[in-house]
Amino acid sequence: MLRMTVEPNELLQIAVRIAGGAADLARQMRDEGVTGITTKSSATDVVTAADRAAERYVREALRDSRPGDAVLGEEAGESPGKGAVRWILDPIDGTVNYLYGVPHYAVSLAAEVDGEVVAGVVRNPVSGEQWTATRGGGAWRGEVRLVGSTVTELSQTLLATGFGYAAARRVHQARVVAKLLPIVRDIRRFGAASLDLCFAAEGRVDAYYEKGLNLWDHAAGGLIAAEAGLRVGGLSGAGAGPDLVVAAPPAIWEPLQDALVRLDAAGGP
Ligand code: LIP
Repeated sequence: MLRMTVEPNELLQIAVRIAGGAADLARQMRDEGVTGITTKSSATDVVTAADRAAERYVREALRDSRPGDAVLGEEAGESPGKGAVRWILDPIDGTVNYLYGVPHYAVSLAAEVDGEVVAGVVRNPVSGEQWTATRGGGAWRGEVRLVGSTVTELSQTLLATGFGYAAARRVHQARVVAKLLPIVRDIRRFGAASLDLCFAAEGRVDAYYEKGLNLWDHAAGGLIAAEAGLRVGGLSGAGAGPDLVVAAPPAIWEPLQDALVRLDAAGGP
């Protein structure tokens, strides 16, 4: 039995307010021009001054609203807390899109209680679209309750995915996609895992999978997809994680799993 120190809805309200402020900051900094560009795991894995500033903004706001909570953020890592609550933050998911001025990136903020994600928000600062969910409370875009795709055939499935920042991994991921293309409707590569999961939650794509994600890429989006009725996990009964994150309607879960296992989608470098 989950020991709840606060209600998921209360955590969600805090997440929505703070993610909204970070989204406005990220957009304003984009309008002023991208600065402070450095790289992380590879020459194409970029981080900007806005990623760092948005993360600082969220951490300070959480410190004011929820002093003592732990925070795991993409840019500054893990800061331990005292209580049962941990916040999981991607300040700008889709940083390459942000860098190139492609209006498809998001602030992703989730609240975890005793290791289980119970609330999450994903906000696109440019479109203003906002997806939210609480565990057991459903998934929403604004006031619209979301239900995922009703597709029943893998061959009719519009499948979103993504590629890592390391060339060797991309070679493996390209092989998997090449084999998937003839057996699905089509592939979409939008560039932000959190938004891919939200698109799947409302049927803008039928399903999604990706290897190499960090928890901050899928914590909030994964809850939103699950609360929209999708199955969310890894392969062969594993949980969603760095090996693979898969989100799909129950009707195609098994055939998609079979294909991803056969093609070793969770394998490679
Ligand atoms: C991105 C993910 C995307 C993946 C990229 C990258 P970032 O996160 O959202 O799905 O394909 O390689 O990991 O780096 O923009 O936070």
